[in-house]
Amino acid sequence: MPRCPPNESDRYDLGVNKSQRETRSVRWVPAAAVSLATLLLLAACSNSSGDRAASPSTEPAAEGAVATPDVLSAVPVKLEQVATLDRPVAFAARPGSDDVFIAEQAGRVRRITGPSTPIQTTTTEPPAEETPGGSTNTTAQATAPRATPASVTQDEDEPRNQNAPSNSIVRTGRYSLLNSPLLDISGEVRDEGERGLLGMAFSPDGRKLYLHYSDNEGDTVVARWDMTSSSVDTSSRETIFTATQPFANHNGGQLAFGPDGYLYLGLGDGGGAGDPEGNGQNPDTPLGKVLRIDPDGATGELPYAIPADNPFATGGGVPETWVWGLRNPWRFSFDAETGDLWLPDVGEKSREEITVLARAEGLGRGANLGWPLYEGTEPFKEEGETKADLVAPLYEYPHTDGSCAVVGGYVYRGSAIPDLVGTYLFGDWCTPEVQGLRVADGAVSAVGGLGIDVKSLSSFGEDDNNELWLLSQEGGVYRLLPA
Ligand SMILES: [Ca+2]
Repeated sequence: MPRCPPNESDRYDLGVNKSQRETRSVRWVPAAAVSLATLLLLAACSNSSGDRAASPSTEPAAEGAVATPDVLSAVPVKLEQVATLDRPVAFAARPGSDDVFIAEQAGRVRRITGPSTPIQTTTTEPPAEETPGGSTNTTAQATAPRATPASVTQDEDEPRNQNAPSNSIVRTGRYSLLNSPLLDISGEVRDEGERGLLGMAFSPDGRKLYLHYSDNEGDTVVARWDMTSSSVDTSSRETIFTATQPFANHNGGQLAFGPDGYLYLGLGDGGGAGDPEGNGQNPDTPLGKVLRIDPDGATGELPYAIPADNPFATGGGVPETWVWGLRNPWRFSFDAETGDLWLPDVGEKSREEITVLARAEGLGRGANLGWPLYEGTEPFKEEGETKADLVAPLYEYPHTDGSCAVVGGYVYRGSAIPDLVGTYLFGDWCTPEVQGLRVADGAVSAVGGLGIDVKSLSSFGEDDNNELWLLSQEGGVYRLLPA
């Protein structure tokens, strides 16, 4: 989903010769938002004046400082498969609930009820055979064997623990996939390649559900629905945002509420290969950006407000822009403890990058991450005037091991795996091992595999307890657990 494996159309001809690229001089700066991490990175890729070296190293800036992956592979973790879905690609937790919600690319939102939700299961067997003593006590039921993905589909769609028929039981203590989708908009979603239902988020109060998808024309739509206690009011649908997509690929997809309560959405450069329209460096298009809107406000005809501190709120570019110079921000997240924005960008042909924009220093307001002038810190495309003040990634990695597209995850802030707290988890669409990354004193101190694999990793998820989930586009829905 983040990007198809490399193909002919992705092999972009840079269009400039090597000597042209080497004579460019770009100043990499820490965003107002980027802290010591980037300052240290500058030391690795800049000359003493602070200007980018004319002939930058082709080595990833962070790799030289990275060692000791053993500390990550030693963290005792495992995956537990909770369900099998049809191409799950996005995850959302509803604040205040341990239910989790998963988007299937075709346009369906599936609900997995959490351990605290009593589930009524209708059965043809007498209750006594299911539950010795005929008890419907939820404590007793909590010890029932964990359901397999196949058996959980027996559950009814609306859990109840009142007025239950005599031939039903009530269980808690486990996750249960409900049969029917919470919402099915497959009729208005173009499900093809990198298109489809791509992102999902609940409002911080849990009352609204936001979806980010490709409509039948292939264009981007963000729409929202009101939630009832456990279902969607389908009559409440409201389109929030649209963007015309010139190509089928690089649609971005992420939706996430920031620590400021605003809604952030990622849009790719519009697609093709090598950003043929120059959208990444064009402030007058929403493509190639992370946008930031206030969905509780309104601006004239718009069903949202532009936060006053957006960098182009009063001119200079698309006012929804928060961060620009992006190729395909498929997945980004906010650290649940610090509020920092972890923003990976999927690379074109050789490098994947992860940038951290610290909340304490402005959350990356107006940061230009460089695409398509640079892929990671490697010069990619000469375009117009030399740009100054580009923000370098905290970490980048090459495609040399078969990697092709970074899938951003979360900084682990759960309680089940103490040794993992503070570690950022991420992966790659083309290589299965889940990666961990740690930062110490502002620099990457360790990065490496965690010893668990998810093929065709499409997304991570963070539930309401800050525990992490992983999705495989091949169908698997997994919880990350201590081993
Ligand atoms: Ca970049």
